[in-house]
Amino acid sequence: MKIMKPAKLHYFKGRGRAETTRWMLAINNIDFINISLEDYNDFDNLKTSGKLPFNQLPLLELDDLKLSQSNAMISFLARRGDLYGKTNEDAVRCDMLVGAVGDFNVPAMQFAFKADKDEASRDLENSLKKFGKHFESILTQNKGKYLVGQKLSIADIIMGESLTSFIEFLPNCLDDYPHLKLLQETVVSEHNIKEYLNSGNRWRLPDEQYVIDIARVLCRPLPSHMSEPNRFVKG
Ligand SMILES: N[C@@H](CCC(=O)N[C@@H](CS)C(=O)NCC(=O)O)C(=O)O
Repeated sequence: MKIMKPAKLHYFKGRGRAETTRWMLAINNIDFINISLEDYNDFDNLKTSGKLPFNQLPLLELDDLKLSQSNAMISFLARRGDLYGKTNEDAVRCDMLVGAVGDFNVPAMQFAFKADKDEASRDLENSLKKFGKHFESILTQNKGKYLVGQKLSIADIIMGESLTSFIEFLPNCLDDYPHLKLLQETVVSEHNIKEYLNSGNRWRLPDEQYVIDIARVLCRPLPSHMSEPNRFVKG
C-alpha cells in the first residue's frame, strides 16, 4: 500500500498510547503530523466527524484509512514494513512480546499520574525485575541481537521504545541487562528512528502538564494530589 499523504495522528500533547505508533510510523519512513487536541471541543468535533470508530484516541489517518486501537495500528504497520518476522510462528512471537512489553511498560505510562515519584520509580524497578530476566533470556537464546528471528521486527521496535523511556526515568536501570541495553542502542540507532527522536514530532517525557492536558480534553478529574482536581469536570 503506497501512502500518498502524510499520516495524521490525533492524540493529546504527549507520548501515551500514541507513542508505539509514532515509532512504527518512523521505522516505516512514513511522514506524519501530530494533531494535538487542545480541549473538549476538539474531541467533540472529532467524535461528530465520524472518524473515531470507538470514540477513543489515538486516531491514525493513513490516506482514507481511519485507524483506532494502537495495537491494531502497530501490527498493520509491522505487516506493511515486513517487520513481523518470516513465519506465522515468528508473528505470534512478535505479538507475545508486544503484549508483554505493554504489561512491562504500565509503570512508565502511569509515572506522570503518580503523586509519589519514589514510589513511581520503585514501580519501574519492580517491572524490570519481573520482566527483565525473561526478555534478557529470549535475547540470549536468540543469539543476542534481535528478539525474533535474525532481523529487526515490531518486537524490537516496541521494546526499544519502552526501554528508552525506562532509561529516561532511571538512567542506569539496564546495567544488569546487557542484551536489553544493546537492543535499545540498536533500535535508537536505526536511521529512521534516530531522525524521529531528533524531530519536533517527539514529545518530552510525560509530566504534570501532560496530565493536565489530558484531563482538559476528556473533562475528567485530575489525580487527587493535584490542585483543583475537578477543574475540568463539567456540570
Ligand atoms: N486500547 C486502546 C485504548 C484507547 C483509550 O483508552 N484511549 C483513551 C485515551 S488514552 C480514550 O480515548 N479515552 C476516552 C474514552 O475512552 O472515552 C488503544 O490502545 O488505542
